[in-house]
Amino acid sequence: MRGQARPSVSAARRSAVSAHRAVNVVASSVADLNKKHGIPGSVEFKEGKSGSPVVVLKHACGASAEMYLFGACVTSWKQPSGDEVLYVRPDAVFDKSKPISGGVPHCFPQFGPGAMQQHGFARNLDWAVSTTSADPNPDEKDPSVEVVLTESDYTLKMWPHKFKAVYTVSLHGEQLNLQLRVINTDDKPFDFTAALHTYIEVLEIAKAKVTGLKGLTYLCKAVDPKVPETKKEDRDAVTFTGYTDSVYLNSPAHVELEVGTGAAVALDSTGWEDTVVWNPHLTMKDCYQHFCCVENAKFGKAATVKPGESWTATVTMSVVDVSKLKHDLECTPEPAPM
Ligand code: TA6
Repeated sequence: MRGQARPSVSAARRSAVSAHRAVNVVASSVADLNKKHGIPGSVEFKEGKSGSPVVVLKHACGASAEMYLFGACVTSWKQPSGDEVLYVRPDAVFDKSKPISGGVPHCFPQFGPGAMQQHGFARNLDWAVSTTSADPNPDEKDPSVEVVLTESDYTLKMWPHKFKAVYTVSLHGEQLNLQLRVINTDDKPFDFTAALHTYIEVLEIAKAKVTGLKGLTYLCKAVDPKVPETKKEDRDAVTFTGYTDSVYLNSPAHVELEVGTGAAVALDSTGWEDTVVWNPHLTMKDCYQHFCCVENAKFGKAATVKPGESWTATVTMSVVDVSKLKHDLECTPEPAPM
């Protein structure tokens, strides 16, 4: 506490009491959430890090996912083997002082850079649970949660529009399904850009490859994000040898990230249109080796939504060759050349 006065004992006691109260408030809200929306064994609420509420989805096949209500940020998606697919950065904080750095943060209503805070406000706010389910099909019991975000004084100051964003997260077996619907509840049209800033764990970034982007035009933001260079992708697979920040325009519905173990994560999307590939390289020395962001985005052409209408985009994430997902296994050596 260099340079700061030590708090008095009574002040310390008061802050201990208020900290205790804060924990109790969270505990009862988790209890309330379980009472109102919990489905034992399928959809459960718990206190996450820093006491922040988390919803846990569990599929009968053994797959699971976790989402913080703060930012509606999915921070974990595990295969039945227990292997984690997503990545949360070691500098991530969960006390709501800043967005959660990792998993699947939202970028809405601005992908950025732009007039508003980078990536918009949706990742900085608590989303409300509207509904849960675990039985859309009696044979599947896919656990699902729907959360919503609507305008507030805070959002209206930054973006003067009334809206309802509805985010549905579900597990279909081992697959993770994410759907975002943005409804215009205002009386004038609005435009927005958006993305799901998905962090995926890789064995080692030098071994990671993104396929499906060959031939596309992309905006390379590596030198100056505000003045991106327009380039054409001529590689069969995008690999990582330095800072990478590229927005691929009009990308195909199916893109894959090979994670370096022999397994790949496939992203099959509708409505998103663009794909962002980001690795911070040496600007994040502690962690850049272990993740790659492959982000479904709507950026090249902003979405325009008229009053009473909505925009919807989905992504299904699945692991290809899950037996090779394990990140703690050594890579299978390449066969020696004949
Ligand atoms: O999605 C890529 C990107 O927009 C990069 O330009 C980089 O600034 C990064 O996101 C920042 O993400 P963060 O979550 O750290 O704000």
